[in-house]
This record gives sequence, C-alpha cells and structure tokens, in this order.
Amino acid sequence: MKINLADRVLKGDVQAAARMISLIEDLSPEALAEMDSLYPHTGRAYIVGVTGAPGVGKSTLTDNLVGFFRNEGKSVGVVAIDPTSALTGGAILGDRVRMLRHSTDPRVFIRSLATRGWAGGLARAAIGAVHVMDAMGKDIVLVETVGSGQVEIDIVKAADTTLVVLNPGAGDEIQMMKAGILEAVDIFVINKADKEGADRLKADLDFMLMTGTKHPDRPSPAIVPTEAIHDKGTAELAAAIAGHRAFLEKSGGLARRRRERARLELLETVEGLVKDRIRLLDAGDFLEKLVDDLQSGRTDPRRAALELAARLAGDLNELKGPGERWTLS
Ligand SMILES: Nc1nc2c(ncn2[C@@H]2O[C@H](COP(=O)(O)OP(=O)(O)O)[C@@H](O)[C@H]2O)c(=O)[nH]1
Ligand SMILES: [Mg+2]
Repeated sequence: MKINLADRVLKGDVQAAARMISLIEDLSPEALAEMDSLYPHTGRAYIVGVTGAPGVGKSTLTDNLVGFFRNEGKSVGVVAIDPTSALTGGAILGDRVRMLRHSTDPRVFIRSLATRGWAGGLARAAIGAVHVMDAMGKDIVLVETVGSGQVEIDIVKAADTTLVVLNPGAGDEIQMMKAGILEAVDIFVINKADKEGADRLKADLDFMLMTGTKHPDRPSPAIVPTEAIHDKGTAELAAAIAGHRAFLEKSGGLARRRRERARLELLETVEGLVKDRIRLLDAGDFLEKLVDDLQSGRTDPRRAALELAARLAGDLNELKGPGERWTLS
C-alpha cells in the first residue's frame, strides 16, 4: 500500500519528515505538491529564530533552549542553517555534535540544511523545513542561522520571536549590523557573559535602543546575558521569549506578523514560479527570438515584455492543476 508522504508527516513520522525536507532542499517540484497538502496544518508551532555571527554560541544556546522546552513538556524542532558551511566545512557537523544531547529524544527533531545553489533557494528550503516541523506537530521550532545577509534576513522574517546573539566586545559589530536585521530583533542575547566586556556591550545596546525608532509591534528588545557553555541564563532567556510571545498575543501583533508572513510567502512564491518559468523559456528559443526583435528594432522592451508575460501566463496556467504527489511504498 502506498501512503502519501504528507500524510505520514502529519502523523509525526520522523522518517517521512526527513525525506520531505530533503526533497525541499533539492528544490524538487514534486515536493511543492506535497507541501500544498501540509500547508493547511501549519500555524500552530511557535517559531523562534536564533541568529548571529559564526562562533557566538548559537548552537550551544539552541541546545540549552531545547532542554528547557523539553522540561516544560513541549515537543521541539530545530532547523540549523549555515550558508557558509560549504566554505568552512565543519560548522554543521559541529552543530550535530553539540546537539547530540537531544538527538535520541523522540520529541526532538533536528535538521541541518547546508547550502545548495543560490541563497534564495536556501531560504525557501528553510521556510519549507519549518512548515514541515510545524505540520508534524512540534510546539516550538527553533531556527538557527548564521549571520550572512539575505538568507539571514529572510529567515528572521519567518520567525515569531527573533534572537540576535552577540558576544562581549561586539560594540563595533552592532554599529555595522544590517538594517533588515536590526529592525527585526526581539531579544538581544549577550552570550559568553563570562568574558570581559559584557557590561559594556549591554550599555552600548541600551544606548542604541534608547536612541532608535520605536515600533508598535515591537516592544523595546530585552537584553539577556547568558553563559551557554554553563547552561546559565537559559531560564531567563526562555522567560524573555515567553514574555515577547505574550506581548504579541495580547497586542494582536502575532496575527499581524503572521499575516505579513503569508503575504511575503505568496509574493515570493509568485516570484519563484515566474523566475523558474523564465529559466525554462531561456532554454527554448522564445526568449532569443524576442531579444532578436528587440535588438533589430522590430519591437520595444515594453511590448516584448508583455508578449513574454502573456506566454508565461499560459505556461503558469498549466501549473494550476493538482501536482504529482510523492509516495513512499
Ligand atoms: N566562554 C564561553 N564559550 C562559549 C559559550 N557559549 C558557547 N561557547 C563556545 O563557543 C564556541 C562556538 O559555539 P557554537 O554554539 O558552536 O556557536 P555558533 O557557531 O554560533 O553555533 C564553542 O566552542 C562553545 O563551546 C559561553 O557562554 N562562554
Ligand atoms: Mg552553530
């Protein structure tokens, strides 16, 4: 008997979930069809993003939080993303080792995503993996991502609460932090508070927050010192996350954030569909012919673009039917 992958994920089947995430990671179009049937079952998990430079202690902190939430009886998913791992080689492996503590716990599901292809693909895969963990019934999904431009910003947008992890001595770093990240910070974590300069960093952050712009959906971010290697500050950090969540739920900010996320996901999916289709056209001669016409002055960019758009509309219309579904026998 064949059972759909998505149905197995919904029952919490770890193997099916792992397979599904691999398919998403490979950007397999068939995985998208499976995702269609998972999507209605998402939106229950609370998503916490953990971001910051390599080596600040994100994985150690994430591991501590997993332990804390498990003690509260919650089930937890972890998506660890490292766009730099192709260069450094060992980062993801390191994460696996650090999170080994929970790897045999059936209520913890940990998945690392390595970089494949372009950054947009990785962000898409990460958001897909979060949906899978959400649909399989995890109460909390932690998303660890290394600070690296666009991927980081995209992941940050996908979280309900975003933690930015810094270390003592990072005063200059906060000056250079990308605007897209800074605006999205809900909690600053000063990890390695055992090292010199933690108080100084806290003062720098306090000053920055005092002078920065305020946003109704964002209370001034909490600043939490931690010593992740000693599992110190974990309860305080979890309390800050719970506090932020309570604020969002009470103010209606959570619903607004999630609505904004749905909008973004819709627009990004359209963009992805159109780009993929243009790439397919690129392989044929339709595009080349338009370029010829354009170059020889037989048409103009706007007319050529409309012609291309009409062709894409026809191609995209064919995608509207129910997609192929993946099955495991
Ligand atoms: N001194 C100190 N070292 C820490 C602390 N937390 C993590 N580390 C160490 O920092 C290194 C990087 O930690 P990791 O969690 O892999 O950082 P990530 O790259 O941000 O995921 C490891 O050697 C940790 O043991 C801390 O609170 N104090
Ligand atoms: Mg890590």
